[in-house]
Amino acid sequence: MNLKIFVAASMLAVVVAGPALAQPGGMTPEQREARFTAGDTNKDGKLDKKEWLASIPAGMKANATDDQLEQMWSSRLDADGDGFITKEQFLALRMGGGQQH
Ligand SMILES: [Ca+2]
Repeated sequence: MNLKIFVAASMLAVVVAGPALAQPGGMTPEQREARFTAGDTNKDGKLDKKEWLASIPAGMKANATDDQLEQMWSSRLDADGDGFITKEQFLALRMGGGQQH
């Protein structure tokens, strides 16, 4: 993982974890679920890349290239490559602590 991608990953961890990142231990499951539900605009119970990208604040997107966003999506979010993440996968993401390896 190169430095740029690491930086983008760190920023996007903030996007995924949201305002609750400041809390030790990250978001509660309820907060994560609310975030997922807000992002799932077509209410099919899955978050696809388009929905995920749409949920990223513009200011945050301005700091990452499309390529970095693509890397984030495929390496961290849609890790199994099926084109979307389920709520279960989203809730299982470990991005709350800000101390990634
Ligand atoms: Ca959806």
